[in-house]
Amino acid sequence: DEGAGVPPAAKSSWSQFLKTITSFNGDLASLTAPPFILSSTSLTEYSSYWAEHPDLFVAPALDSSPQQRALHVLKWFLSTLKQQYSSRNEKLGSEKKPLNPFLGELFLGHWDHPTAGRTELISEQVSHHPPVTAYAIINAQHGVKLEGYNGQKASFARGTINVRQVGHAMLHLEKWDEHYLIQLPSLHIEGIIYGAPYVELNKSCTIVSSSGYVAKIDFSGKGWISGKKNSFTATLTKEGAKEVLYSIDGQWTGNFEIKEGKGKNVLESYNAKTNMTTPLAIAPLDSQDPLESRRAWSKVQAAIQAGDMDTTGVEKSKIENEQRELRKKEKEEGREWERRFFTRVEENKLFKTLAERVGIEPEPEKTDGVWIFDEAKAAKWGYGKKKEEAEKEAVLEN
Ligand code: CLR
Repeated sequence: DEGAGVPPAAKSSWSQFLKTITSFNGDLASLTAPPFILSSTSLTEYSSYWAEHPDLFVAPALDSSPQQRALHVLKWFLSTLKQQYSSRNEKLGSEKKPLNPFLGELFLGHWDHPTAGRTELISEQVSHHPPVTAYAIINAQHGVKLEGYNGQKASFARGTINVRQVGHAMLHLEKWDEHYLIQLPSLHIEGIIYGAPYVELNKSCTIVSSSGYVAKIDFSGKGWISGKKNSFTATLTKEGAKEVLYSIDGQWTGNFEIKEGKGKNVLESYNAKTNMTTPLAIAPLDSQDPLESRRAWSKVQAAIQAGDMDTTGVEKSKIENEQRELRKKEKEEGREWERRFFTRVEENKLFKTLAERVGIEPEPEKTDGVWIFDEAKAAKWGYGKKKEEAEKEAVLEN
């Protein structure tokens, strides 16, 4: 039954949407979806899904065995998937279309966790056209830092939207000077014709470490091998070796088991449903920077939540016009918007060396360049490395 998940009053707008989507041009931001499918959350907020289990995020740093660390990284990665790809579904009843962030939009916050301590989140929209969000997530106490950026390439085929993520994430463990390159999984959107879209992951993705471990995760959904939605199987191997050190399988929204070798001996069982997340703390609206997401979008968000589409349109246009003016002025003055926390670089050597080992290609033309977290910029705003250290370095450089 087509449109079963659509509110009665929106039936015709949804069937209209289904018609327009067949000629979808690949630009997700330009997709005009009916009001009931609009979310009041901006994409800059999605970076927070990486560390809603701060204890799992820092766990790799606490282990003295490189092999165990690689396993901890894999487990943490798997634990993020439920937040990343299924939380809107659970909270809002279906996947929704997020707000398209403006250039320079920020989403800042931190998690305080009883054992992991403080983990800081910096998320910034580094490109508007195409949309690219960059982020750094830092736990200074345990010397754990995740940085990355991503955009999406989408296409429509046979009733689903296929989304390939471009960009990557890199995890650094300071104490062991270890780097992990995390490939972002491809996804598609199911349930569109019913008006109840949800994300399913597909194909596979890889995590490769500077210490020589490779994790490969294979995703499958309903009607595949296991028959259950949100399924996966993962293995951890030493690079270039066939022997499977650990295997993990189950559902990323449910239960999965970590097993020794190819599988018999279960070492640990993880339940994504019962493992509670730590809430992100963010500043109250009136003390936020004007570029911070919730402050900047507050009027739009209130209008969406009230179902007032006229006001939504008016308030959105205000932001868009303001942005247009800024771009025009920059163009006239021959300069570019200064990103607050990130810098575009020619190439990221670390990324390149890790990527080459597993055949991942950098795609700077799809993300308006290669982005790195700029510690000097961040220190100026009191983030990341301690301020004094940054000042000392500045003195040495001069
Ligand atoms: C953004 C980066 C996060 C992981 C993630 C999860 C869900 C993805 C989202 C990313 C990008 C935007 C996305 C969303 C699911 C649906 C939504 C593809 C990759 C699109 C724009 C919504 C289309 C509208 C339908 C609901 C009709 O780390």
